[in-house]
Order: sequence, then C-alpha cells, then structure tokens
Amino acid sequence: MYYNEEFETLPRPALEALQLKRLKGMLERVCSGVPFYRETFARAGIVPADVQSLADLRRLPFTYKQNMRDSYPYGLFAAPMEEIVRIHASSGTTGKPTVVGYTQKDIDTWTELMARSLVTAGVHRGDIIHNAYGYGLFTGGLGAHYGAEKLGASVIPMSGGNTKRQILIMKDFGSTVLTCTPSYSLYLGEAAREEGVDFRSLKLRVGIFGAEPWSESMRKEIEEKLNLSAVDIYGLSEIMGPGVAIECIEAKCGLHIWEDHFIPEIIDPETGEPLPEGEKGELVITTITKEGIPLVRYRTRDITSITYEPCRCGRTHARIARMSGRSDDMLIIRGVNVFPSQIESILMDIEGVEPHYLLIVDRKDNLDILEVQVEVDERLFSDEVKHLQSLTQTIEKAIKDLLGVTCKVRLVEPRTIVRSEGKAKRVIDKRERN
Ligand code: DLL
Repeated sequence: MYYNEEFETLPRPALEALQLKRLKGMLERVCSGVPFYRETFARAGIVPADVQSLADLRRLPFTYKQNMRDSYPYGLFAAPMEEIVRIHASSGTTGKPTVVGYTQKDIDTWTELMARSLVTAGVHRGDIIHNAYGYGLFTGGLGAHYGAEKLGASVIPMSGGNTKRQILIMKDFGSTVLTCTPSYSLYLGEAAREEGVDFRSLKLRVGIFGAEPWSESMRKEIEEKLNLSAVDIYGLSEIMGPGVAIECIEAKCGLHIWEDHFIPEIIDPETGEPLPEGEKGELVITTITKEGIPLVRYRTRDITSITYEPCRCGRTHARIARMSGRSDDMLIIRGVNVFPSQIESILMDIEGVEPHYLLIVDRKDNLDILEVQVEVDERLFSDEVKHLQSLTQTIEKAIKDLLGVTCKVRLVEPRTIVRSEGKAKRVIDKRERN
C-alpha cells in the first residue's frame, strides 16, 4: 500500500533528476535570501551555478546546529515572517533552543510526508491513532497529528503524561495505532498491567516509535508486551520533525528516507569525507523543498549507514539503518534533548558548587532517570543538613525550569568524583543499547 505511489516508486534516474532540479532551485533561494549562506558559499568560492550534478553537492560547506544558534532565533530563515505560519524549537548545545519556522507549503509537505510515513508503517483510513507524542514546541505531537488527519484516520490528541488515563482511552476508544517514544510505550505496557488491562484485549495493531534511540531487542520486548507490530520512525526538528524516514511494515529493514525532499549523505564525522554505501558514519541531510528554513548539508550528528538496494515493499527511496548513536554528546532523556554543557552552565551559576560533576543516566521501569552528582565546596559540605537539602532542591529546580528535565541531584564531598587525565568523563549512560 502506498500513499503517493508515483513518488514513492519513482525509478532512481527520475528520482535523481528531480533531486538535482530541486537542489538547484533551493541553492538559488538560500544564496539570494540568507546572508549566512551567501557568506559561507563565498568563503568556499562556490556559486549555485557550480552545482551541475548531485556529486557536486559534496563541494558545498556543511551547516551545523551551532550556525542555527549563532543566528538565533530567525537568522537562517529564508522566508519573510509574513509567510511563516508555525514555529517549533528543540534544545541547542547551550541554553538557547534551535528554532525552526514553516511556511504553509512546508506544513503541507510535512503533513504529506507524515501521511506517507503512516501508510508505509501499515496505517490506513479507519485506523484510530492514539498519539502520545508531546504537543508543543516539540515536533512529535503536531507532526503525527496532521499526517494522521490528512490520511483520513481518526487521531486522538493525547500528548504525553497522565498514563492511567491513556490506558483507559486506548481501551474504551478502541485505538488501533499507538504513536509515542519507545520507552513510553513500555511504560504504558507496565502501567496497563498494574491497572489489570491486558494488551491482548486491546485493538492495537501497529506502534510507531521514535524520537530517541532504541534497539532490536527493545522492539522484540515492545512487540511481545504490547501485542503489536513496532515500526521505527526518524526525524529531527531542524530538518522537519517526525517523518523524515520510516521503516516499511513489509520489510522492517532500514528506514526509507524520503529522497524527493531530502538528500542524505553518510560522512566520516572526523574528516567530513563521504563514506561508501553500507558504511557507518554521520548522516548529513540537505533539504530540497523547504522554504522556511532550508538547510544545506546539515550535520545531524546521528550515526547510521545507507543502502540503495531495492526493497521488497517496492519503494525506491534509500534506506538508513536504525540510528546507532551520535557523534556528539547529546543525551535524550524522556524525549528531551540535553547536552551535558547545558547542565554544566546551570551548575556553574550556583554558588558553592564545584566544577566537578557526573551525569548518570539509567532506565528504571522503562523510564529514563537522570542523577546529577556534583561536588560542593568544603565549607558547604560541613554545613548543616538543611542547607545541603535546600541546595539540592535549588539545583533540581533550576535544571527542571531551564531544560525541562526532572533529575535527582546528589551532592558529594570535594574530590570524590574521579578526575581524568584526558577528556573528562561527564556521562555514564547505563541504558541498554545494541
Ligand atoms: O525527535 C522528531 C521526532 C518526533 C522523531 C517523533 C520521531 C518521532 P528532535 O526533538 O529535534 O526531533 O530530536 C531529534 O532525536 O537527531 C536523533 O538523535 C533522535 N531521534 C529521532 N528519531 C530517532 C530514532 C524529534 N528513530 C533527534 N532513533 C535526532 C534514534 C532518534 N534516534
């Protein structure tokens, strides 16, 4: 089953011709409309007319999350604010979020690609989609919502949280599709058991899970516990949101990346050089149809590999492997993107706290938990217990307020956190990954 058969099955030569045409148009647009691109292209000694083949793409400079931050909030927008109809944002490497703007055409494209992704995952009209991705600045909720409506399915806009109610609704409303993060799906499974609800008695058939790393063994566990077929969906706000790539229900072997709108490359994150098909490296994406904030060779930092082998579902779009990590230190904690440097700058603004800390991430009852161990100065450590307690709460509140992440702070004595002779090890991630 296809949503848009013509585009999903375009023979590769036609797909590549379309990519080149769209790429050229996009390069003209960004060079005339965005000073950042005019400057970086000039520095690289390149004008859009130099790009005459898809292979020429590699001559263009990369774009980084930092470039978006430097032009915070709207500096990289290629359309005037009068044409921007939606704004989303995700965490940046420091306190400031990365801001993305969509024109009406961008929303239409996203909606179409999300509808296409849902059909690829085996969803159809008549399905009842329980959408537990968060609604808000995060792209998950609204992205899945619009796609589901466009497809003609019934969407229940649950958003995250209020787990008991989620289970009641899922049961009473007869939900057939669940969309949320993989870790939240397992949490729902556990909570249902506590409520005496057996997933085998529910109508759920398909789960569409993404926004954080997960593994094949986790897929197996989810499928067993929730009695559904679990599909991996990938996306990022900078590029669009959910629906950049998704597994097909037929093969569940790699995620089709929608090449009529995005050009993927796999590069060596150290050297920036392109890697051959099948080799693991960093995913770089060029958007070729976006108007609000088109991105040229955007460094996603996500590690994967790509294959152009035909897929048994008949779609001709390349497949990327399940994400196996990141080339930077970004953590995803209960769906929230967090950089250790963000926590560090919060800690450093608090009096009595030493610049030695350790973040310990674990998963308990299928939920991510973050412990922040931090050294306090000698004077403070010998202080009254109530002062230490209040400091703990101050730090926990600051992290919650600024980053949206709940954590447990543990104050430790001076010189207890292991010092390193090279790069400091700031993070211990105990969550399962393979
Ligand atoms: O997480 C968009 C999304 C929403 C995708 C719902 C899928 C479902 P951001 O908050 O900007 O956007 O985070 C993007 O999350 O660069 C990856 O590191 C990670 N990520 C997203 N999907 C997957 C996945 C949304 N399927 C960042 N597997 C990305 C592993 C994923 N990591």
